[in-house]
Amino acid sequence: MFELPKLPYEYNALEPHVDEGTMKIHHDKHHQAYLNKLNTALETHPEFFEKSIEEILSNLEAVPEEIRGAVKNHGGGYYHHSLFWEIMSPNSSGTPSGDLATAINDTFESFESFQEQFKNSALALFGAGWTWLVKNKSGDLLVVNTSNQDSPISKGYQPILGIDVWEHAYYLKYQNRRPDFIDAWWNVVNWEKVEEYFNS
Ligand code: MN3
Repeated sequence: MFELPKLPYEYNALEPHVDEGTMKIHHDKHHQAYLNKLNTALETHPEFFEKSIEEILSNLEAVPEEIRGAVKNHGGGYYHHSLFWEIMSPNSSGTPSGDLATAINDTFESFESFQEQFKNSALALFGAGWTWLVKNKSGDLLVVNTSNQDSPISKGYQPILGIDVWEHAYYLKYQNRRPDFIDAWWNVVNWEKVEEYFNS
C-alpha cells in the first residue's frame, strides 16, 4: 500500500504565504483522499504495489482498463502532492543556484522571465490543474500545464517544480486571487530540492 508522507515542516511553517488552515486541509484531507482512492483501486490488482508511483504513472497503458482512470486521477494526485510538499520550504533561498540557475537562464533568458512565463501559464490554466517546470527526455527545461491530476510523467516529462492551482490550494486565503497566490508562493520554493530533481 502507498502511504501518506509527513509534511517536512509544521502546518504553519509557510505562513504568511501559504496559510496553516489550507495546509491542514490540503495535506490531511485532499492528499489523504487521493491516497485512499489510489490504494482502493490498486487492491484489485495488488501487483502494482510492487512498483513506484512514478513507474505506474509513466506507463498507464500497463494499468488494467477498469482501474486506469482511478489510478490516473488519484495516483496523479498522490504523487503530485508528495512532490509539492517537498519543493516548498520555510527557508527558501528565493532564487535557484548552481546548474539549475544556469539552465533556467539559458532557457528563459533570466530567472525573472522564467517566473513571468510560469505565472502566465498558471493564469492561463482554465479550471483545475498544475503548472510545471519539467525536463524532457533531452534534458531541456519546459513550462507545461496539466489539467486535473494528469501527470507530466505520463507524457514523458520529469517534473522538477510544480504549483497546484486547484482552488483548494489557495481559496481560504486568496479566494479568487490566483495571481496573488502565485506571487506569494515564490517565497516558499525550496530551490535546493528543485535542483536535486533537476540533477537526478
Ligand atoms: Mn491539491
